[in-house]
Amino acid sequence: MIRDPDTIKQLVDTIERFVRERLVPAENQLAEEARLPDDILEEMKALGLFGLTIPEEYGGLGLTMEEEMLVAIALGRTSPAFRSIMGTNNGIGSAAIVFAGDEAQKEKYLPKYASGEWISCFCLTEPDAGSDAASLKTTAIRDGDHYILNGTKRYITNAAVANTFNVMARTDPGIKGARGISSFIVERDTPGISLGTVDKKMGQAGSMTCDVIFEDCAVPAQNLIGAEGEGFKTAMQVLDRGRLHISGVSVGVAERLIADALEYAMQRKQFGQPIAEQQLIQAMLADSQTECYAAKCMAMETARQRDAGGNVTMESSACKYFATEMVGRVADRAVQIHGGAGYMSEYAVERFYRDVRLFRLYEGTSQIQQLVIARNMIKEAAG
Ligand code: COS
Repeated sequence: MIRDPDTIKQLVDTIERFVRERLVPAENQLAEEARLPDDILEEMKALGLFGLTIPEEYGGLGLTMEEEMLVAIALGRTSPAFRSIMGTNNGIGSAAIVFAGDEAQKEKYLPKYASGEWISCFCLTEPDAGSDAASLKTTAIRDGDHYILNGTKRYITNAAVANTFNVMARTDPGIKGARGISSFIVERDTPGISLGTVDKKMGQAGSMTCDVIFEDCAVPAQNLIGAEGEGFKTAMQVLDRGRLHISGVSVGVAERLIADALEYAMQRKQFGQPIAEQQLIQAMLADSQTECYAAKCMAMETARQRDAGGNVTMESSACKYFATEMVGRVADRAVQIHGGAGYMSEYAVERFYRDVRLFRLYEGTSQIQQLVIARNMIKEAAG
């Protein structure tokens, strides 16, 4: 929908203030306790952050992709783990229902996700199916008015706190590739689901991942999303959008790191002057600023193309590839500008350096984005 520009500006201003006044001061607490403080979680729900992308008729804010990018950039200016729970909820956790769900599924689940009452997650990855997602082995075999699920999903963000799982499983084990895969909504209290222990990670403490194990888990047939065999395509559409969202977050984190590095460079004195006066420090600041600006322009333009109805599979991968690699370089330079202090956990750059490493891995590694970009180029050239 076309919204009054003032309304979205007010929303972004409110989120920027929330990030500055509530989230940035709580970054250390989040890192130490590895869980979101309850009061902050409630404030996020009250701000509507759990329903950013869910259509308004189902209780969300129904943001366009361009509007969502502005919010993602604003939220990026603090620890990514704050965004993870709600970003997964109204992003990859619920998008399959928005794109391909039937009316009953939308009415039942989307309002609960939008309010934050229910948490969702996206179960594609398996122990033996990471980048090669179409080789997944989890099965969902029809038995009367149920599908019986068996298999293990790995590194699932939000699973530990989820009320529903969007599970990709093979409904036709006779078909090896993508066409045998279907998409399901599985409720947490369905018998036959167990969770692994919460994974120990390099960074993003507070964003929890774990295994999800299905053993003869009987899921009602009405929980199939879309048609049998269409689940992989829907998952790829979900990731097209998710990859663009991560690009926005990467830009936000880069902006924060550049601000921290600039502030440090202006107050830290060596050789009788602030190190910001040194040309080699200026080069690092300038490179970071330029690359961040380029990533922002790419992401905003792709979001506008998507809002206009364009297929942005290639562009979305290009954005994720460039923006996540960019923020890796920016984080490295931010540590370098801080010198020895940048290696100390008292400075935020040390934590961000570890946090951003994940961006190049999840929702498709950089190498998978290269593959998607090149395949699309070849397909287009072949006509
Ligand atoms: N939108 C719609 N449909 C898509 C699509 C997209 N973006 N991408 C692929 N498809 C369709 C294809 O058109 C094809 O359909 P047909 O069989 O009808 O032609 C089908 O899906 C299979 O696609 P493809 O042949 O390209 O599958 P591959 O197994 O060769 O490779 C990649 C797909 C590698 C791109 C995919 O497995 C991938 O993205 N891997 C990374 C997974 C990932 O991001 N994991 C992170 C977990 S979530 S945190």
